[in-house]
Amino acid sequence: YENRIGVKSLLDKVVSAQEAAALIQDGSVVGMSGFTRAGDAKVVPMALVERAQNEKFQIDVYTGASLGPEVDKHLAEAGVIRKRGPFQADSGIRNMINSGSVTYVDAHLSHNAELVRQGIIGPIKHAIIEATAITEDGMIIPTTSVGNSNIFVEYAENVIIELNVSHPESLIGLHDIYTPAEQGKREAIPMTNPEQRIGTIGIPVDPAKIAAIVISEEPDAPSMIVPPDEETQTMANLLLDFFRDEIKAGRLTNELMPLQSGVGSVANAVLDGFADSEFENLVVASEVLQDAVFNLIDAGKVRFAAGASITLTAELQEKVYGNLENYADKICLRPQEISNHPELIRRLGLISINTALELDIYGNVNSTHVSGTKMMNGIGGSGDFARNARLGIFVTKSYAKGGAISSIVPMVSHVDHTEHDVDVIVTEQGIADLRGLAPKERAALIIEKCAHPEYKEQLRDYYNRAVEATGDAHTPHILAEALSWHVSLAENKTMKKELVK
Ligand code: 0RQ
Repeated sequence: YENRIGVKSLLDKVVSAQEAAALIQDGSVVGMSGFTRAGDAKVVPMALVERAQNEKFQIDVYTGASLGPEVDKHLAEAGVIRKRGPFQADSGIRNMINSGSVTYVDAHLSHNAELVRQGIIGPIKHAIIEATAITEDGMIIPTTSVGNSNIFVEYAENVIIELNVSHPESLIGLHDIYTPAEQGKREAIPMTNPEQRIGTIGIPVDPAKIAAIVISEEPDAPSMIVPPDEETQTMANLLLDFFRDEIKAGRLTNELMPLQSGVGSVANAVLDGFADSEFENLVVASEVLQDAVFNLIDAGKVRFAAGASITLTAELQEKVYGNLENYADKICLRPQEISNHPELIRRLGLISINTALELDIYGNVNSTHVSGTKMMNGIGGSGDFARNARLGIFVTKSYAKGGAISSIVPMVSHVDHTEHDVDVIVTEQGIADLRGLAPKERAALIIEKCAHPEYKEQLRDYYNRAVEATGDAHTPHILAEALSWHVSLAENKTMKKELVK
């Protein structure tokens, strides 16, 4: 590992994970690297789990996005996490959030850096950052994600490095680290094309701030994407046809515009769908680069992909990390403040594709709360993109839990993306283009195109009665009934009226 530590005076800082974990004080706010299971600190958190067996202490943990099991399962279940933000996606910590033993701040991913600058998150005592190397001129080279690491390193009182020698040195040069100045003293972000490099290859750090270096060989936890099924494939095809219509209308060319797609199987299926299509020379400007992006680079369909992390299945990890040189000039990892920056999303004209848990007849989307109360994962970057994209698209199956749940309801039980941020909705039933439509026009289209056939009549019935009851108001609702589908699910285990006795 010595050759990966360019500042030779730092060789004295190499310690065991247990020694590094002992530096972390009870009650500290800790910023950790990691974004969707990629590039997260692993061995120091596990040493904290060990320490928690003999000592009671708690910390607040902020990261880029979701982490692998070391933190979001084991550290949480050891009772060490008091507060967690801004995103998680693990059943271990999710259960604790939903039973009140972990406090969770679910936030737009682009907002975190500003909150750190303003001291709302912090003061940050420790930053724990996984690194590929530390350069001679004192830069931390991240591994498979950047996330919030740059802002944590800048504001933390001290920095603990997990030097992970299992990541290839060919990661050096892949990152593009740009950190905006404070608000009020800030210039425009100098990017007019996602392929430009605007920053440095690593995170600048004062070596005196590095308190410890721990050597690690733990690989990233692989992503667990399920392959496309018939329904996700149908959604992908609907979306590709929609893009074809946009080309005919003169709003897009077959290079489209830079693409962002959320995590999950639908997003991956949509991207996979480009492989056998006429679309070409595509650019991805996303937050997570999943398997499909690399398959599309291999197929010559994607010419460049930028994100805040690379999250791959075990199979793709082997293929990509073994041949990273082949991708070096085609991919780039940036801080999430940049990948998700409203200024850039709007300027570059992104097409964004994210997933809804449920949506209502007017197009309000719930991406986070099951039955309005239980946290699923979090809003992640979906809000950053949906509001600012050129085209904000949401995908979801039209039903869940074998049909007991309609994903299209009279009123969502929680709102993440308002009707104003939702341009297009896709389910396996059809696609609704809501741009330029008023609420009543939207309702008619969403019900007819996107709802499951078994729920269409029930939705029409609610809507028609709402129109009548409100005297054809702008957004018709029967307030006493608007959430009754969720109540029915809780009481009768189904939203289907005919099954309720
Ligand atoms: O539960 O597995 O127990 O059956 O929710 O649903 O259909 O498998 O979809 O895995 O793509 O996840 C919105 C959660 C979708 C995710 C969400 C149940 C369903 C199943 C999962 P089971 P699917 P996915 C990029 C951008 C928000 C953040 C985001 C997400 C489980 O995509 O977290 O987009 N997005 N970030 O049965 C009750 C409903 C339901 C329901 C589905 N209406 N009510 N349960 N389910 N609909 C990432 C980052 O920013 C980092």
